[in-house]
Amino acid sequence: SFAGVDLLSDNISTKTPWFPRHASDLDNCNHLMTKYEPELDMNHPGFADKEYRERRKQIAEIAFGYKYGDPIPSITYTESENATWQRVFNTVVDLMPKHACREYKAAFGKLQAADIFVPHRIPQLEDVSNFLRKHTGFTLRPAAGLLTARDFLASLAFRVFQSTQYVRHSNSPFHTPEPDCIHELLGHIPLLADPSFAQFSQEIGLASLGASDSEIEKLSTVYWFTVEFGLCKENQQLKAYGAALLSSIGELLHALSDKPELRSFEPASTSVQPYQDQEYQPIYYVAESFEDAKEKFRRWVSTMSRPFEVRFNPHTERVEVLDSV
Ligand code: NLE
Ligand code: FE2
Repeated sequence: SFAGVDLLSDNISTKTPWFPRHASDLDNCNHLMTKYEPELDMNHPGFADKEYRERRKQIAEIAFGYKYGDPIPSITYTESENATWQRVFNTVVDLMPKHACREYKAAFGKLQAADIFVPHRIPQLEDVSNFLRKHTGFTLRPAAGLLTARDFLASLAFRVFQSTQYVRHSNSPFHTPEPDCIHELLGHIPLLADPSFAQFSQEIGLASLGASDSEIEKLSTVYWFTVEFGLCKENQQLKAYGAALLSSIGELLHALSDKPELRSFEPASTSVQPYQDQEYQPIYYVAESFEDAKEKFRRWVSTMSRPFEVRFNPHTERVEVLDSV
C-alpha cells in the first residue's frame, strides 16, 4: 500500500538521478552516444562518403530542433533511400510468414492496410506515430542517433518511442550495427502496436526512472535481449520478435540457424549477460510468451533497490511518484 501521491515535494533522496516527470520533459532526454557514427568510426560504411555524412547531419537537425507537441517534420527521401527501404521491405515480407511471431505479423498487416507500409516509399514518422497512438497510445519522437540508455528507456515510461529518421548506407542494407529508420520501422513499429508488448516496453521504461547507473545497465541489457534480439516460442516453434532481428535479414537467419546458443529468458541472469553490438549475437534468449516475459520481469523488478514506485497517468502524461510505506 502507498502513502499517496505527492507530485511537487516527494521525498526522493537527492541521490536519485534526475528523471522526467512529464512527457514534455523528454525534450531534455536526447543525449547521444557517439559510439558508432559515420564521422568517427572508420568501419562505418559512410565514413568515406561525404554526401552520406551531410545527409545524416541534415536529418539530425530535425531531431535537435524538435520539441514536445510538434508534429514530426516529414522528410523527402531520395530515390536511393527509398530503394534501400524497398530491398529490406521485400525481404522482410518474404521471410516474415515463417520466422516472425504472430503479433508482429498481425500488426504488419494493419500497417499495410493503412497504406503506411508500402514497398516503394519510406513511411513518415508522423503517420506512424498517429497509427500507434490509435492502437496502444505509443507515439514517436525523432532522435538524432543512438541515445544514452537512461534517456531512451525514460521515454518508454511515457509510451514515447524515440526513433531515428535517417537511412542506413546503401552498401549495407541487410545489417547495420546502429539504429536507422528502417530498423525502427520494420523492427520496432509493428510490435509497439501490440497491446501486450507495448505494456512490456512501458514497464521497462517505468523501472528505469531514477534507477542507479548499474540498474540502468541491467535494464538496458534486458531490453537488448528482449525488445531488440528476443526469440519466443509459438506452437513449439522458434519465432523472432526482436526488432534488430526483424530489421536485419542477415541476423534473423543467423539467430534461427543452429549456430548461436539459445537460453531461456530469466531476467536475473539475462540482465548481467555481456553483449556485443557490432556483429551478430552469439547468444539469444527465448521467452515462453510476452505474458510470461512480463511476469518474470515484474518479479525481478520488484527486487530492485529504488525506494519508491512510479505510475504513469495517461490523462496528464505525467509520472506520479508513490512513496512506499
Ligand atoms: N542490426 C540492426 C539492423 O541491421 O537493422 C540494427 C540494430 C540496432 C540496435
Ligand atoms: Fe532498436
